[in-house]
Amino acid sequence: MPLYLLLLIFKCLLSSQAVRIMELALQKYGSYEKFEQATGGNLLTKSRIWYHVKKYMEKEGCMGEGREKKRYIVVNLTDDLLSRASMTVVNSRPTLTINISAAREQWLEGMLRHEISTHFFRGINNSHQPWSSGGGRKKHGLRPINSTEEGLASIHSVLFRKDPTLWHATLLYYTVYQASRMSFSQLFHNLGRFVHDPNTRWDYCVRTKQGQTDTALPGCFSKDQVYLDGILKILRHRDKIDFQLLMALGKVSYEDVERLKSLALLEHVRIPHFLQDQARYTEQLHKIMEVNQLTDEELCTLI
Ligand SMILES: *[C@@H]1O[C@H](CO)[C@@H](O)[C@H](O)[C@H]1NC(C)=O
Ligand SMILES: *[C@@H]1O[C@H](CO)[C@@H](O)[C@H](O)[C@H]1NC(C)=O
Ligand SMILES: *[C@@H]1O[C@H](CO)[C@@H](O)[C@H](O)[C@H]1NC(C)=O
Ligand SMILES: CC(=O)N[C@H]1CO[C@H](CO)[C@@H](O)[C@@H]1O
Repeated sequence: MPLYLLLLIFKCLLSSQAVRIMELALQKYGSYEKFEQATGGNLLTKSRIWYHVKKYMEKEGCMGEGREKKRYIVVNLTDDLLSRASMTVVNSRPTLTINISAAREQWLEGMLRHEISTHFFRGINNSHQPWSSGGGRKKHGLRPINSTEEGLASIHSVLFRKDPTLWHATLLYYTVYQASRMSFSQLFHNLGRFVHDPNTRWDYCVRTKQGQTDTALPGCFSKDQVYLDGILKILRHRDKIDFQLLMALGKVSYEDVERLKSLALLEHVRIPHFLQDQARYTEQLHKIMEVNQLTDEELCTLI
């Protein structure tokens, strides 16, 4: 069978997996909005967000030491960001941008685990590794990292949640899948199956239709499928992955860890606080599998 057909079948299977996960949540909560309220809690005020971010950075040792008490991560609270949060480098300073309208009581810490403890720490741990440059990556034959990077970060978003339903990643996957076959307005109506609020639906449509010259035609921005793809790959191989090493090695794919570990510099690497207790971490991964009704047998056939 040609590769593109295999790929199509794979995407179709994953898409029905995504639908199943969201329907499960709909059965439990009734609608996305109720799920969000019940599991995310209330929106936080700006000053509460500041307070939690500061506390979190202290816990992760990001507050700067010695005479340099200055925080070295710049924090930008805005309501002008298409996604929930992002970690970028602005004027050579790491900058955490948080969308105020996405910062909920029960979800904020997950957002910080995602942005600071995963993206940022993997970035700094990468900076002195032999593969820190483009040339180094090539020389050592590193695999693409997007799906590991976003999969791991997405897992860390829902870790320790009372209900770690993989709503965001599955809805993104589903939206991209449908966007590849539908126009903007068809997509907007189609998403009504899972999300009532027209503003939220609009945001998902804009996100997956960005960069399309004619949004009335089928077509999409497919980068957003890496979240679910990465989550499922990591869960599938969770018993074999050394998660501390996966963090320590920097921007590498889980498939490269064993091969690269003997070449890595492991001094002064940053490991997130929640990864120190590996038994507890493993338990949480298991809980994510359970709540989303994922089984090892199924993941093995899927991936
Ligand atoms: C981020 O903020 C914008 C503008 O306020 C809002 O429309 C959008 O819903 C937010 N995005 C997310 C993912 O919450
Ligand atoms: C904060 O982020 C928003 C959205 O990306 C951007 O428009 C704004 O300029 C940023 N503000 C600062 C002070 O960096
Ligand atoms: C991987 O992520 C980078 C940075 O976000 C992006 O430029 C690139 O297009 C992504 N690659 C794929 C295959 O999605
Ligand atoms: C191996 C490696 O890159 N280690 C770096 C991780 O980040 C810290 C900064 O927090 C550097 O000091 C280490 O050199």
